[in-house]
Amino acid sequence: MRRTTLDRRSFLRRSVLGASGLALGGCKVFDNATVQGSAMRAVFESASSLTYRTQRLLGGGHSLAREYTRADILQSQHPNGSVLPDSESYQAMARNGFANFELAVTGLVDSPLTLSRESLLAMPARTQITRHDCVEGWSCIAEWTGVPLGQVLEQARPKPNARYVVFHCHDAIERSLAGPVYYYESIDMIDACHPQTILAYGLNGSPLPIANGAPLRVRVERQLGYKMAKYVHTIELVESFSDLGRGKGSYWADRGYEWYAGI
Ligand SMILES: Nc1nc2c(c(=O)[nH]1)N[C@H]1C(S)=C(S)[C@@H](COP(=O)(O)O)O[C@H]1N2
Ligand SMILES: [Mo]
Repeated sequence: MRRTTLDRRSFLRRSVLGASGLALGGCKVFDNATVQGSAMRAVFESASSLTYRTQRLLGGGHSLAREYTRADILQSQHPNGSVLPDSESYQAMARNGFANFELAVTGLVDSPLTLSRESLLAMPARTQITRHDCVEGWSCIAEWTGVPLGQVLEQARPKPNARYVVFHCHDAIERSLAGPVYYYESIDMIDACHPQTILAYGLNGSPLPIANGAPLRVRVERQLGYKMAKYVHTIELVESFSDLGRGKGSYWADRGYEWYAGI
């Protein structure tokens, strides 16, 4: 069988296809935050962050983050946080050009999925040039290409009680006596179904580099950089964060940062 390493030409072809519009029919069901008494609204109202409530309740549900032009890309994307997962399984996969990569979609879904690299690449893609803002004070404008997360969720058919999308990653961000702590992040269903929320496999017209999260990383364009999990291997739909880390929904939220990092 032919190796599925993404060659430049097929990559660019997909990027062009991806420029077309997309409809996220299966996501409509989640976009009910403004309905009085909705479960989603209850979640938002109990959220601690004012930014979060403001963006959600004052009509910011699907407003788009600013998109730029290629002329605005001044440097390559600055790698930050983990830049090379050290597990043997990840490194073996990397040596093989990520041909064996699989994304699992689990948790509160009617159809749990295992998506091969090929099937992800075959889905309609979106390309967007956006600005990444890290909480540490730097920004980079870059062009990202990937599959809208909403399309993947649509295939998995989330159950009505699925409230959050959790990303589980290959990199151990910390090693304690209890063992490695793998990076984890999460977003709500509205951000998950936002048209600019993609599982990116391309950066600035090339396959996503390892330092930036290969083979698959999240882009959530209306939030800070730490929300954009790199090296994602599993997407899990949950109703609460009680079984995740220390219960706040993300590695950094569990260490004092805001879970909702709106910008
Ligand atoms: N798995 C994983 N995802 C991660 C991180 C990380 O350490 N591990 N760091 C986060 C932070 S703080 C930032 S700013 C961005 C950096 O993405 P980049 O390396 O492509 O610039 O990734 C985010 N996602
Ligand atoms: Mo960051």
